[in-house]
Amino acid sequence: MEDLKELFEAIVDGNAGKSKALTAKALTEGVDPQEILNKYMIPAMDEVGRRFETNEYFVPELLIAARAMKGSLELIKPRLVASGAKPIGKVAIGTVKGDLHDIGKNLVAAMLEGGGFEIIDLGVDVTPDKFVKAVKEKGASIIALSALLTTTMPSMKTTIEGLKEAGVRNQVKVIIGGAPVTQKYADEIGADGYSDNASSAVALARKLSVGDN
Ligand code: B12
Repeated sequence: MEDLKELFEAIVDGNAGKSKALTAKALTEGVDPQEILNKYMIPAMDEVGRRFETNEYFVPELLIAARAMKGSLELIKPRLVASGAKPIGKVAIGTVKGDLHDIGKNLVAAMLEGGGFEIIDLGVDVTPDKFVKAVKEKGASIIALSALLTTTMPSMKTTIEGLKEAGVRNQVKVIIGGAPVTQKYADEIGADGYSDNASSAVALARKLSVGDN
């Protein structure tokens, strides 16, 4: 496990080469990908956030740490994704308008895919009309919204309003998440569910899909 502490440090330091090599090694040695993710990779991003808050890190450091995180995530992702089974439902996922954070969104997408959902990844800075299109044209049954900024949380509300205006709100379940988001906020804006992490997002999506198929 000594190596995995080094993985934490490699991500915090933004050393993408090292974090990727350590992740690959851990996977080869049979360490559980969930453990790598939950015990080392996500805490590393939390540490990066803490340093940003205390002005030890600035945006360039955030970016290089995020790049290291993404490199490791690419290796973990295939292990989270199950194969073969018929999709339980179709999830259109995106980070809402104005927001460029996608690490959490990508994790949730990977876990949902691993949990048996088909994923339509709309990316970042996604306008409400793109979510509407995903429902109308691609038959999404769940809309998953991610926001990491308090200033972009209102885009979640706007997206739900957009779905209502387009007359498709009752065809989909809306789930939301991201560091500043809360259950209270989900209730306020009329979302169908909220979860604070990628694993419970799968349970939530499953629960909401029961009876829909
Ligand atoms: C990396 C990072 C960046 C990177 C993003 C790179 C990328 N490709 O994502 C860059 C450098 C681009 C960036 C930019 C900015 N950032 Co930034 N960033 C972060 C940082 C350090 C980590 C975020 C992260 O990836 N966390 C790890 C992931 C795994 O966690 P997560 O996203 O929360 O996701 C989990 C859950 O929330 C949940 N979840 C997430 N989405 C969803 C969706 C659904 C449907 C569900 C169910 C669950 C769910 O599951 C996930 C997995 O468990 C955070 C600090 C922090 N600790 O959050 C700041 C932070 C979010 N950033 C912040 C700020 C201020 C900014 C900037 C405004 C900085 C600037 N002055 O330019 C810009 C904004 C750019 C924009 N328009 O979006 C602030 C936000 C403050 C606030 N309250 O609004 C934070 C909190 C830092 C801080 N402490 O001040 N940032």
